[in-house]
Amino acid sequence: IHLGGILFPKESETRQVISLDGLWNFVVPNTRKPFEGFEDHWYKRSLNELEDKKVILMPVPSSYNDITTDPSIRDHVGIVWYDRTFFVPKYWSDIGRTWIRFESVSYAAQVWINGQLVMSHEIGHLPFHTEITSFLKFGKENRVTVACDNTLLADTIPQGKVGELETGRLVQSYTFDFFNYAGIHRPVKLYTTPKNYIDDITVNPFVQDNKAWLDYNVSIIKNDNITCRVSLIDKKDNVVASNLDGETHGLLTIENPILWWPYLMDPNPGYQYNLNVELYDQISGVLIDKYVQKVGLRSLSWDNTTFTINGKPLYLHGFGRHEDSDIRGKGLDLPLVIRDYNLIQWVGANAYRTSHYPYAEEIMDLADEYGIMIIDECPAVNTEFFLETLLAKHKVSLTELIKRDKNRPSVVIWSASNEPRTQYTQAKEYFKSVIEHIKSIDKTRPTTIVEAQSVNVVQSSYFVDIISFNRYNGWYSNGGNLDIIPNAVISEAKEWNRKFNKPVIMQEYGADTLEGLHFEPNYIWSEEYQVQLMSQHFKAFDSLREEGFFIGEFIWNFADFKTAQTYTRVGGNKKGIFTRSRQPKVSAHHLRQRYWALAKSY
Ligand code: BDP
Repeated sequence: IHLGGILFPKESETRQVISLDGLWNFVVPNTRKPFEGFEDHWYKRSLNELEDKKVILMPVPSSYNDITTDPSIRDHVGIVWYDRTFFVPKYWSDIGRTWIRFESVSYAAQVWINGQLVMSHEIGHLPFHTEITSFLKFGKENRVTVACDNTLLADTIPQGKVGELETGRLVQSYTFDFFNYAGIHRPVKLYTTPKNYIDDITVNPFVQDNKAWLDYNVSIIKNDNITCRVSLIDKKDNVVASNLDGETHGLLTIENPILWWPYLMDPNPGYQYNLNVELYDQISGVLIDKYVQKVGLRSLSWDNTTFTINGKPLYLHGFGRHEDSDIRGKGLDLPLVIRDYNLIQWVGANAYRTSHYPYAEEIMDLADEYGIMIIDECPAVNTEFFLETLLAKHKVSLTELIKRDKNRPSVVIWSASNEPRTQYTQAKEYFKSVIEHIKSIDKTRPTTIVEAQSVNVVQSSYFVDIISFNRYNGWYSNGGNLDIIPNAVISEAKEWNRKFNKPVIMQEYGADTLEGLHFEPNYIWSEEYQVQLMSQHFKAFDSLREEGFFIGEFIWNFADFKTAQTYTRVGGNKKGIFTRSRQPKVSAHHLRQRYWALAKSY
């Protein structure tokens, strides 16, 4: 695996991209011989040539679980195999280097090209790539094979357990509340770079008064005499700042910048410039490589009570979400992605949390573009056992996440974990180390841990910049008793603030609601109940906002989503304000009134 940058593949004057999405061959090994694919070298030939194996077609990107009618595929534990062939143009051999990039495979993946192992990667929801030039046949057909393992254990991110039923069938169990979808979840791309190429770009903007500065750092892989030029271009194609002196690291100054503002805080939210990064041959002056990096100019700052963007205090209002939909599970689906952004804007949210793992880069690009603020969460959900080996992987997941998202103006907070079991004493050193790790990579954004334990017992929130808590008043506690909510929320938020002296966000509250179920007076699971539960929370939030430390409210969840099978879940978790097919419940209209009213207050 390549340890440098993880820039998203983009075409340019010097780069080409070919998509490998489509229908791949798919084989599930015999459950009694889970390693037969390795033992019998399935990667050395086409899966289609395997005798006695049922080969089916599997769409990429998609989860494999809900595509067929076979429960043993839906509930499979362990390895599955994918392969397909592809053609590489002959002239690519002259371009320089060819790479393969997976935007995410859940979870562990091994990749072979023409029978040779080219890379392995462990954590889901994050991209990985490697150069495959020397493994390819140019001007001919090639084959890519992927072994994908969805097993979750005490030392995987996230954690899980595998048990065996009396029948001998393996069963994956996990404490997190979303279906353990698996497969090649996001696009797969083949792309080229020249031999000397731009490996990574890091930008850090800073804004004050009517000026902005952009600190940039370009990392280049080169053998020859190459010079680097950077220029910042606005949407009208004007060069607003540049450095043509060959420096790979520098500071651009922008007079009268157009700032990146969140949705509803400005008539023109999400403004981005293009940073053109170009490499030239020093002698001939020929363009060698070019990558266009989007840049939003904005500054974040925070103290014990306030979180600001470009000097203005922020109040974040949105939801927790999931990458989840019918049939495709966690597979990237652009119609769904755009529908979701239409709904986010319709409802007037200015933020959401990528609960409980990093979302697809295509989804993040649109958050940058539309000015939706993101609390970017790493995939270590519900950590229970604080093992050394897990800590190392938790840090790797954060390194990979920050490397991927560091340049995004939409990302305003790093979330180190959702609902870890932070009441245990081991959680203290563990999270101290996790937060220090984030800070060692990026100091420009605040950190949080989304807590579910009570204020008195948590060992972790000492180290973060912003306190986050989840609490299900009127649902898991005091179900049916909505009148207790305002006081319970107000007093708990105050306690968090008193103990840690930091700004506070309520990251989750909500009620399961079956669309079309009506009761007056309200009764749990009805649409009326969800609406009233929200109103009771709104009272608390309004009162807390006057206290000066309360900086955000996030309802759980944007839409209904699938979970593991259990008697508390009717077809999944129904706390969405939208149904799984993305139509509003009454609660969505109710939230819309509040969020648009909040927008008027800034
Ligand atoms: C919270 C979890 C979230 C669940 C939610 C619920 O953070 O993932 O879906 O509870 O139970 O504890 O609805």
